Amino acid sequence: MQVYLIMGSVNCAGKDPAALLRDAIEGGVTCFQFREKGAGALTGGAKLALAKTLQAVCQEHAIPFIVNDDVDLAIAARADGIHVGQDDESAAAIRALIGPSAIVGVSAHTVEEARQAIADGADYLGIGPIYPTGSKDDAKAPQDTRLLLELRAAGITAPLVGIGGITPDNAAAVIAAGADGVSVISAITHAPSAREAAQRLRVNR
Ligand code: TZP
Ligand code: MG
Repeated sequence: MQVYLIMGSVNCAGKDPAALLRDAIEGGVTCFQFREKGAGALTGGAKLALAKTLQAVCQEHAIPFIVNDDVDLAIAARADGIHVGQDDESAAAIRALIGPSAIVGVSAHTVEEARQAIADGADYLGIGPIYPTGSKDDAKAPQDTRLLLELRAAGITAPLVGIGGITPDNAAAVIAAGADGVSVISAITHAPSAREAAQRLRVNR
């Protein structure tokens, strides 16, 4: 999860999600999360169909396909993993549903939340928002790289992925603060070229 793209149809602004994802993977994206959320998001069969289409692109390129929040979809699609927030079920409960080999990611905003998620069996943690983001309506206040630094200072060695307002220009600071990878929505989905944006994130991180 060095360059971790998060995306749903809502983020694609009229572009074809599968083409955008293919382009981004060819540029260097190493992990993908299907996050079908927000105004106009697909539901039901249309959501499952898009999930399967994007999963096939991930499989062609041998990168993990992770589903945001929706455990039923993750199971139905046989996703490689699931990413949940603090308002969702615990990593342990999710793993009991999805199986022992699935990747389980958890968003954490404090050292305590991070420790709990790791104790519950999370494989990696999403840490953010690092910088201001326009991609999540209910995003918490940005913390800059403070929590990443705190987590590493506290001796936490779990894989950490920064999120929120990350671009090719600030990705290196996120890695320098202790993140293993950077996750982005708009830096890739809103870029004139998804491939070039992914390439720049890969090089600059
Ligand atoms: N969680 C915290 S910030 C965020 C999510 C899903 C949105 C990140 O999007 P962007 O466009 O990379 O700031
Ligand atoms: Mg959630």
